[in-house]
Amino acid sequence: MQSCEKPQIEPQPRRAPRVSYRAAEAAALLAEAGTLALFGFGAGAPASTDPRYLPVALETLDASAPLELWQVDAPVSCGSDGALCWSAGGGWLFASIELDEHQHGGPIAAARLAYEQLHRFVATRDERHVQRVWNYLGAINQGEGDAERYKHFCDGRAAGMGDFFAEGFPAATAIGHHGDPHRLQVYLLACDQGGLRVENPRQVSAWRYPRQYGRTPPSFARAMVLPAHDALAISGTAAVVGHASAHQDNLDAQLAETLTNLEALLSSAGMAAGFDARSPLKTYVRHAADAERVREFLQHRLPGVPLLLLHGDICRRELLVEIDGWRYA
Ligand code: 3EB
Repeated sequence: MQSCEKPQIEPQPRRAPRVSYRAAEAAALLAEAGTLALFGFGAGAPASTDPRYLPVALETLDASAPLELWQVDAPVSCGSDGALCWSAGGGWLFASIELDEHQHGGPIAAARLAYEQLHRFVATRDERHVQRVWNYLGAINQGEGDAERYKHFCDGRAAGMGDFFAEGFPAATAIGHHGDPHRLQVYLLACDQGGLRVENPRQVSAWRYPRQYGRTPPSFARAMVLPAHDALAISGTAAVVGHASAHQDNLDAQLAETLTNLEALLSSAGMAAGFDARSPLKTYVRHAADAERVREFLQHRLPGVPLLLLHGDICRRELLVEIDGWRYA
């Protein structure tokens, strides 16, 4: 008897969105083919009601104040649902939510609600594999010990996510902005195919951090290989070795350690070493006065790499700088 095997239908590979920093008018970038998301930074960011556009509360430390653009190879549709905005195309989904903590019972309740609402929305979509999340909250280091606002954010995030990340945590960033301290912004990139989570062998996985870093360990993977294996989405990466912060009060040493961690992630993901002109990196700098030194250091060590410098507080007080970004294969 002949076996009658079903012809195997290969799922279409989902080419990674292309991320770039662009000095152009927001309207022109939104009108380009395949624009999935666009980000402005700080008080001077352009205004637009397009659901694909998110004005991020972090101030830019670059004189040129560029916009960040995500593009896919397909037509994009978009919409909004209360505080949640979304866009989708080519198997990719961008979703963002902005909440005022005052209107939602404080930082824990607001983080919980943000994650509940994102979860509820993503669950209605084919693009339910969350690859990458960004969290921007105000006054992140205010409060002592378990009462620090970052710790409250971690509590609320864990309470709100439920089984959102049952297949594993996405890559993430959590940074403090200097805008309205009660403004919480969370946005994500999801796909209809799953990625591969990557950890850093030099670091304890964040969800295994010991109790001294808070009741609720941070829930993120160090990086995510996107579904077509054509890009690595890199989480917020700082001078953390093991679980400890390294090089207190030493900016250059923290930068060097951060670059070592970034290289460790590339190696862990099985990618060639180094960053290039297609692989944008975003650098969060705690003290605006350090921006020039940070730029000089990174331009020297990462020549040709597109850099965006933002004024942001890292979730541990002793950390002066953190870098996240993309590496295309
Ligand atoms: C660290 O390595 C730095 O809470 O989502 C980096 C990336 C950090 C994401 C998060 C926190 C988060 O632990 C802090």
